[in-house]
Amino acid sequence: MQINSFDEYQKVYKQSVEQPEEFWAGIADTFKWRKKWDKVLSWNFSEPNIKWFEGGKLNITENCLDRHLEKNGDKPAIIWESNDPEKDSVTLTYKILHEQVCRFANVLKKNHVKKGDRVCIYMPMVPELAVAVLACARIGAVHSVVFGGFSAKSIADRINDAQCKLVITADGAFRGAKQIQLKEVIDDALIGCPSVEKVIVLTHTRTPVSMLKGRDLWFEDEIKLVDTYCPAEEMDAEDMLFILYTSGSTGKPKGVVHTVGGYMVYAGYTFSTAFNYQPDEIFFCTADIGWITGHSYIVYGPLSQGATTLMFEGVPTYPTPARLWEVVDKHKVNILYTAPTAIRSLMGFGNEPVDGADLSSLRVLGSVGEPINEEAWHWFDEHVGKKKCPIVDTWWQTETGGLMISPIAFVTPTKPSYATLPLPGVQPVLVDEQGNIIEGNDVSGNLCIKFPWPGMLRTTYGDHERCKLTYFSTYENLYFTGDGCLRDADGYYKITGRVDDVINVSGHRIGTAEVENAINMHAGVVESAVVGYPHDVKGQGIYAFVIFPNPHSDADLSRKDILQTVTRVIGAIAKPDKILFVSGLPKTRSGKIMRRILRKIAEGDTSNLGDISTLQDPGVVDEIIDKARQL
Ligand code: 7RM
Repeated sequence: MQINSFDEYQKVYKQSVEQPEEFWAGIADTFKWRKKWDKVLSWNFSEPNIKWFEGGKLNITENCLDRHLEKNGDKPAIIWESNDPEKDSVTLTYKILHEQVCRFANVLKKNHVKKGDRVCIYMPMVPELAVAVLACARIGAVHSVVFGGFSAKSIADRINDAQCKLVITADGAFRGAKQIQLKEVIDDALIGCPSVEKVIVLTHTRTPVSMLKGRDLWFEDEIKLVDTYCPAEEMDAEDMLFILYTSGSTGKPKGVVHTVGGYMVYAGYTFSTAFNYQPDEIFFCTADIGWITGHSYIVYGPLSQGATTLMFEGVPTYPTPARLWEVVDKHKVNILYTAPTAIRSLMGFGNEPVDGADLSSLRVLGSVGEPINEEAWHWFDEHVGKKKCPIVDTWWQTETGGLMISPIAFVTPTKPSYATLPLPGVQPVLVDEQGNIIEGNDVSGNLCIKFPWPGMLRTTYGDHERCKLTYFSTYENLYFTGDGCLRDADGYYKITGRVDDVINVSGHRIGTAEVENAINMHAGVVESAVVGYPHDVKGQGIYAFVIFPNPHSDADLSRKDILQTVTRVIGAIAKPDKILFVSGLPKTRSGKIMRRILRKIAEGDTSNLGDISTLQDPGVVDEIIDKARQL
């Protein structure tokens, strides 16, 4: 949808709240359905039970591929830029992408994957990853993409939770100067995954890999044996499209479930509306497809709108801190969607790399994943956007499927560090601790959403109760986001960060309980407590307080052992930035760790720790403060 003025936004917003079903039916009408829905919406937040476009029949890949062929078959769908700047980029037109998806869908069928089966995808950022995702959707298989930074154990847990039948991977991945041995990690994972029957392996880094007879197949061989056309499976709007695991406040990641119809409508609508995408523009989202941002704004959102999406294998600072700008100039990128952590890390290299680039193709900028601080916002605005590109600071979550609170480029105002206003169709509310809705402006509270939207999660895989408890039980009849938020005097929203035990490291969600579980697996560890603390580049860093009675004489070696354990159990992305060995943790008499105190110590602010008289042993606090100063 394209909205053209602030006035029009207000009108459309009002209509979307007063007549939500009409509003969403109008958006859904712009997509291709084999059969239109019987009912736009039925819902309750108490079970929860949410159904959008019930009775509707469709296939999302017909919307992302087939429907563009006639007019835009030769238009680039995906442009791929390698990690290695010397390597040629690759362009897949809609026609070519369609054929590759069909072929790979036939490969999946040939290997007995059927509608409803779960497929795990663990791949580098190469076009075949998008092909694999879409091929699953083509035949109605449910994809579960796992980010390349997760360990074998994390993958095994996810594969077992979803009972995946097949795994798609590659020999390895390049990321900056590093290589990741993907197949080796998968081999380790599959020792404990009896549900997996077949593994399809793409060659990419050409690193030697073990290929198990009867289980492992080469992507390149398989693709030669099949037809170039595969009919799209007819799906119900509420059939499952994918599972994506995300961390919460418990030790175990949840499989967030999205369904075909609502997710498609929401990803497409938010993409075209907020970024103001124009035909023939190049859209560049720097996320990895292993995260929701990549699902919605590299693959499904742009392709459903017939856009050209740029997929970048590398990292913004490799081989030089000018790389991201070189990619923008090389491909004449019009819309650049990235993360505050990337902006802050690039800022750290000074202005020379960015000011030396042209960047005149840029028209719109976007930010996602964590609160963007004012300094980074202004640097992005001045040095990248040259003060003429609106910055859409998009707040949303894995669970929301797409953007929720965000400026609309050229239409609604921007404000540094504010996600600003809800998109039409989104009804945010702030609540106090008791769950009372806070009316009026210049207030803050916990952010909830009071009415369903098509892109919202439907359940958490295999455990509906958990979905209910996590999102729909804290406050009655509201979806609880887990975020704190303020609404300023003008009614603009600013997300202030998580209010639960989730930390956000470089835009990646990590549960403190998950990290604690991993640390506690180390043989020498008795107990640990993990909190987030402000980090200049990552937004938040991970601070671990660890009871480790007999550390190695060189404490640093013991720290490294713990880091190795966390890398094995979760993956390198969850490694603590700081580890402090302590003899005890601040606990209440009932045995609960007072994280509030640890957070303060981690922040370096010990002037006002509040009431510590209820602690079992208040003396432990002085010891921790003392040791923290020396770290
Ligand atoms: C898209 C994504 C979700 C959490 C969310 C917030 C934080 C995301 C913003 C933001 C402030 C933003 N999905 N968050 N976007 N905070 N401003 N624009 O990141 O599931 O991985 O994370 O990220 O805390 O709850 S996610």
